[in-house]
Amino acid sequence: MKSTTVEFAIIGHPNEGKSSVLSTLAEDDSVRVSAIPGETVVCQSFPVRIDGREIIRFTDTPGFQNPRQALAWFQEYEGPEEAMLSAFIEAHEDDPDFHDDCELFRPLIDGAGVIFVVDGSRPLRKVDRAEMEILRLSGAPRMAVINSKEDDSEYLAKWQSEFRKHFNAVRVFNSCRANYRQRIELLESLKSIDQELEPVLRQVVEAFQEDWEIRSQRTAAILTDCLQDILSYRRAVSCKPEDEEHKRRELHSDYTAYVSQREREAQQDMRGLFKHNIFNLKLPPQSILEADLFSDRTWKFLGLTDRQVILAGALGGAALGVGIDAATVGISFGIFSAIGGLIGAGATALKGKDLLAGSRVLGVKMGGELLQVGPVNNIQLLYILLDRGLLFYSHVINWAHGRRDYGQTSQMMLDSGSGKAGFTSLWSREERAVCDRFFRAILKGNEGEIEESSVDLQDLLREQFIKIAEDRVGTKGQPLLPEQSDL
Ligand SMILES: Nc1nc2c(ncn2[C@@H]2O[C@H](COP(=O)(O)OP(=O)(O)O)[C@@H](O)[C@H]2O)c(=O)[nH]1
Ligand SMILES: [Mg+2]
Repeated sequence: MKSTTVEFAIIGHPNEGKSSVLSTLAEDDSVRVSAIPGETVVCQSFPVRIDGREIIRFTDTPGFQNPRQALAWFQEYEGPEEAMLSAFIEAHEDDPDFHDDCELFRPLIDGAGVIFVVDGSRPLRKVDRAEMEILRLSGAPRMAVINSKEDDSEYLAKWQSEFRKHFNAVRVFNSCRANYRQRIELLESLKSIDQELEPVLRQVVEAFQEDWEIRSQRTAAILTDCLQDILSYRRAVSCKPEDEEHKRRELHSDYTAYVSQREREAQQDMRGLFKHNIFNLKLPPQSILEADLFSDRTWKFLGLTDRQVILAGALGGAALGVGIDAATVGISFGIFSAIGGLIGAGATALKGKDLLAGSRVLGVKMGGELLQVGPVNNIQLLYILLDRGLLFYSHVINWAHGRRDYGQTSQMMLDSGSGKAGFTSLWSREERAVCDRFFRAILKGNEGEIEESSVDLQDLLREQFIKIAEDRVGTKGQPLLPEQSDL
């Protein structure tokens, strides 16, 4: 390698998914991926920077233009081996029939390694053999990547056996589905294609892993801050008795607007952290995340199980709201403060309908003229926000940067069976205790306890992130991303 940064040129036939593979590998959604073959006519480099330092560079190249004629030329070439590519360019520079071929050889002259991309869902053709043979003759360290555009493995074995003849390593890598782990694995296997590359690639992989760890820490902080803001929200307005109903509704809608906005902000921050800057990570319409946070559906789907409600109820004061029927959450869910003890221990025994009717219970008056909302006394809100945060995390990290279609979904669906399906529904008693402490600290407004318990919550979240990234956690009996397993 002549340059100090390790460089890989992504090479292949037009429209096989080169740009898409590059985009996913480099986590760069600014890479142009296009259904129209032959759009890329010049090489373009995409550096991967961590803390401002360029650690690896991927170069997008046009597809081969006339590989069979080019191969014929190489086979007749009799000059020194190391000058072969330059000689080809010199001989064909002004020939429009070989424009793209000349262009894609340039990075190789500068010492770039090769990642050769094919669409493994189609059969092998003669022209592919010509391309592979050219790359073999070039002597560049090279890996073949099978990027199957369709879920079709009919030709996979054929590709693999052919590739073994021409490449130092072969990998299956789906540019639209590859997740963090698969990206790291691909980089790891690049090490094996050339001994000289090994030390520098080891550093690259380490830098990626460290960076990932930092992102996890930041994501945990983003989520915890968001939870803290939402749970400690508190507003009071003065109001005349005749305005109470109106004011109560106004406070309620201000509150829900605030929560939704705050949650969106956190999601936005997470997206930025995982470098999804350009394309909208569009959630599938069936995703539970598309449902309104305060909707009955959300609460039925992500809220606590009956057993957990009972357990939480046993915690006493802080968990007062848990007994409220999910059906009424849109209107009540415990945001109207319990100050003054009006709700009291008996409230959990009230059925939703009674709570609604008794708006005196929902809006608490202080000093005769004050209506107050918050802090939330219903711990379910914490779990629902946590589950939505974790779902969003899972969505963000599993959304390959090279993916441009929104057809396939890899997200928890609203109608995926019955019962509770959030990540937190599988948490242990100890894990729930962390949440309870955090929740109660906020309800009490005790700064020291909030600080301490939020550190614990962040640790807990980081463990969850690892499990999600490693695909070790799904929800109730079904893996979260079923299609990942068939890679
Ligand atoms: N379904 C599917 N489509 C893909 C995949 N990889 C690429 N594509 C699509 O195939 C087309 C060509 O991809 P692109 O990366 O621009 O190919 P390039 O010409 O080799 O750079 C685009 O429409 C991509 O969205 C894949 O793994 N699955
Ligand atoms: Mg391209």
